[in-house]
Amino acid sequence: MHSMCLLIAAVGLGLERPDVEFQVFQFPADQIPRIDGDSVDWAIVPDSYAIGMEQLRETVTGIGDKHDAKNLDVSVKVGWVKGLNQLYFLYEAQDDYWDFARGDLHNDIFEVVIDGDLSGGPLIRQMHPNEKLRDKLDTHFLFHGVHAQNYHIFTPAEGKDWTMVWGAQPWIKDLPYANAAYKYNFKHGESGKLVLEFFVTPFDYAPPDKSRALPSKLLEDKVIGMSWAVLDYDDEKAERYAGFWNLSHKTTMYGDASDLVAFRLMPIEKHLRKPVEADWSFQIVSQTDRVVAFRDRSYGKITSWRWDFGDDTTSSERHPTHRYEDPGEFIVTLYVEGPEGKARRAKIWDVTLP
Ligand SMILES: [Ca+2]
Ligand SMILES: [Ca+2]
Ligand SMILES: [Ca+2]
Repeated sequence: MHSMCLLIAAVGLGLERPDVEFQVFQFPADQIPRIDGDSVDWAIVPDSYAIGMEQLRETVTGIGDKHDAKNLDVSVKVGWVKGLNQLYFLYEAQDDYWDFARGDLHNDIFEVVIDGDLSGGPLIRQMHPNEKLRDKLDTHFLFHGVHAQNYHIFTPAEGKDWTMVWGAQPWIKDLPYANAAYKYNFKHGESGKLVLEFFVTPFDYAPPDKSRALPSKLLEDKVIGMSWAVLDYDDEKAERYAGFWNLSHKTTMYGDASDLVAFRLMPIEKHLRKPVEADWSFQIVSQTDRVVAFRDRSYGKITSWRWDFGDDTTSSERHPTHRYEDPGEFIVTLYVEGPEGKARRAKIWDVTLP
């Protein structure tokens, strides 16, 4: 199966399905998907990132695990962009009966639970570790969804918001934190294909008061906890959905972040990069002594580095520390070279010393 890597590393994380790890595709900064319901900007995502029906299990209704593509067929791709704390989703689904006429929770649903910092543990008030606090609305405001978030996304949403955020932070479903767009041309009760494109912002802490919220910092190669379930309603009059197809294979993934599965935030695929890209960062070690530490952050196989510090001095160290004799605004340039090419990166006046 290409849609997952078998990695021992995931075992220690305390997540469900410890033998699998799914991948979050890194979009290059100049190819961020546009949330318009058009999947064209996902064409660069390799099929190995797609997570299909074969990964889902029905764990509630007892209809069994036999997949029937006519009844329900879904494929999900997840992406991220380095420097943006957002997760992008492309949800493509085929259903024999799209159920979305009602104005309540009875609706075909794509339910997504995200734990951006692997805090783990219960996230809904009904599962609060202290049983005495479970049925209290105070618990809702203090606890429900604050350290990991649950979205009930309506597929499609007509006459209602695109999602119900199950918790005390409904503000996370709006811009700048989230947005969604759909494409479909079926009516309620019909079959057909739905394309849903959206992004959300995972939060380490998301209380009712957004000024106190802390988005999760998404970092390359880090693992986050995530799972989803497709709640397939196929009968307007039935009280319950016909299937609860979930990725974690454990129903309680909806309320316990320890029942999510591992997703790794992948680097940019090699074929989307140049063989050699120059980049660097710096830190002022001492402003009074004008000492600056430079750090090479270039990409590719590199065998030589040359720094021009902008004060008529140079260095061939990879991570040099340099002392400037005089104050000034400097143009610092790093030249890198390797068997597959060369590149340079200048920063103009970023290094300014008094
Ligand atoms: Ca798009
Ligand atoms: Ca169905
Ligand atoms: Ca349905």
